Amino acid sequence: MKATITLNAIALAVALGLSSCGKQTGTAQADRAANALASYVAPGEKDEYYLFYSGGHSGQVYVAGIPSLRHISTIPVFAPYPGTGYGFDEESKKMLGDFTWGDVHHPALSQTNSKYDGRWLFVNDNANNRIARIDLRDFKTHQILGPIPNSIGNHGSSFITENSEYILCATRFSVPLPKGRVADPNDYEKEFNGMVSGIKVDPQTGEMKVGWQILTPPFDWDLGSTGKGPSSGWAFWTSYNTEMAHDTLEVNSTQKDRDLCAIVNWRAAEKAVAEGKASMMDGVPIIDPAKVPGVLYFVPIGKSPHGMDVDPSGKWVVAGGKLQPATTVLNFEKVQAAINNKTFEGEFRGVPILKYEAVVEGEVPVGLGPLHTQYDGKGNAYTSMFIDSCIVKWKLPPWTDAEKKDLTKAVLDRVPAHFSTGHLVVAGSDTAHPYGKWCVAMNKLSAGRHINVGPSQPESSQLIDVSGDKMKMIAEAYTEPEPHFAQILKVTDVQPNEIYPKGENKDPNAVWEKAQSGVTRNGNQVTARLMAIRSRYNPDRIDAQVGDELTVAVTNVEQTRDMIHGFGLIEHNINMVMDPGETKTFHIKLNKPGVFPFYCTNFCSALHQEMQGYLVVWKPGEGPSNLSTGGGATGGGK
Ligand SMILES: [Cu+2]
Repeated sequence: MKATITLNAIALAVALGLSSCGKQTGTAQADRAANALASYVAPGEKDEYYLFYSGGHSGQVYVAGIPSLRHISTIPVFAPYPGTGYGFDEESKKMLGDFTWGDVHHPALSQTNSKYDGRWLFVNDNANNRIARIDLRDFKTHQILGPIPNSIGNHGSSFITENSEYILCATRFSVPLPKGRVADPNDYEKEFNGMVSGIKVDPQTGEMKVGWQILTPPFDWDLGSTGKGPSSGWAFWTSYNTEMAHDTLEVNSTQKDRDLCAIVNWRAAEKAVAEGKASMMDGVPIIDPAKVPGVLYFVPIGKSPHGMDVDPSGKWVVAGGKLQPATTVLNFEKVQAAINNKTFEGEFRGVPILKYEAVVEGEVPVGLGPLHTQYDGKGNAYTSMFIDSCIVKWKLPPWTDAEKKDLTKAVLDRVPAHFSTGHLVVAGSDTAHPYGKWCVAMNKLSAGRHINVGPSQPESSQLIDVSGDKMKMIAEAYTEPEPHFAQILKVTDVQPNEIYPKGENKDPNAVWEKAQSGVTRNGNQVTARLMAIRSRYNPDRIDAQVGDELTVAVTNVEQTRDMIHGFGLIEHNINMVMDPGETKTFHIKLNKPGVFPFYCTNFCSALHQEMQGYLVVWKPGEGPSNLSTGGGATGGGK
């Protein structure tokens, strides 16, 4: 009865848009100057941290600075981005494959010994079941893995292990497996399955491959995190829809007071696969947890939880139950004891369910709509509250006897957020060594706190100083749709390159001097190797004819930072952008005659406007004599 009342109260609050924290929307006049100084980065000075935030269904990753919250760059990942020529040259087109969008949710920085090592940023694609790797030497996407076999709705991803051994992923959706098999959704419970995937990361190169998978019931897995310290080798996911509903989920998946969350021993999974205990499905070793004990456990958590976040000590795992007014704190030592002593409250499809009372340290009454929890490494937790529209700071265990008796005493502070925070990030929270200091609330609604840009509203991000006893709301900024999570990296913990050194360019079509550049023909294959240098292309004329297969490789021979050249080809949907020392290539079949200018799209010098040339596509039988004879240069250097 009590649960029903609570749920009804929450439903009412959602319907009315009540937000107990959100009533204060202004900043006190006296605080403004201090807050402005705290986030002010003077012209010529630099931010102290990178904020990498997911661009949701834009398919991209955005980089901002902290404390300024200024947007600094966009890293295109799953969608073409003409600004950097991404998705137009052959290499990035091949990475994108047949997809021109993705849904980026949870970025993960690579770690060594549970500390950010500044090498890679991994991001998931919920829509097309992929994972991408961004290299922090050049802040560019270098690999897109997927679609991952046997995985649909790669949402509970990408969670990295403490030495970047694996990216761990769990599915939001369930389907009949392997993919392509068809069954009636009315037979959901029997025919549909979810999956946990271990994506193996090469420790030297960061190259990813699918390692193994664990078959799960068709629950909708949600957010997860990985263990450290005492929970090293483990991973945790919440789920909603333990009801296994397949329609009207809004109602049918919120029936139970507790949903089963997953506790996965990924080292045991790795070992089981090495010992041949997996069977193959679509080329991937699949572990059936009913047949391989010790790999998967369930624990009931209230209610329709979202985040499941391991604290920096690795001892506490906090779940945010969207539809209950409390976070649930699991004690990992108790989890271990319950596993060892078989303190179970039953099983589901052969997987033991840990007894709730045996593993839960407490439920902290943080307020309405707790979603996601972060940590500062000083014993404090910060939970985003979607319904209350605020960030709540509370104290992790160990609690005093008085606090245990009344856990409202563990709630330390709350600060309004505008509005309806989804995720939040505290700097370094998912490592054993948080930086602390800054928290960014990623709010789902901005609701007109900015100049009017029409019906499509941006999201808002708010910077909160968490260094003191009380949180301080410092600044806000508006972000492209749609940040779901972020990572914060100290600027001094990464050393990006400023150019691509000439000596490291292994592209066979790279040209560095006029004598190497030019246009060659072999049958109907025409290859143009161009140099780009302030402020010309060499050659600046390419002759070919209708029916030719044209390859254009452009090398930016500059070795100076920020001396970038583009190559836009009129009416051919081509725009490559070459950073200093980079070679990019495109292939096209020429199917219309004409003279098509190409030009530098990225401003490079006072004579940038003059940086142009012509692709002359002759009709068959016309044009210079060597067009039809094959071999030799057509067009060329001056
Ligand atoms: Cu240029």
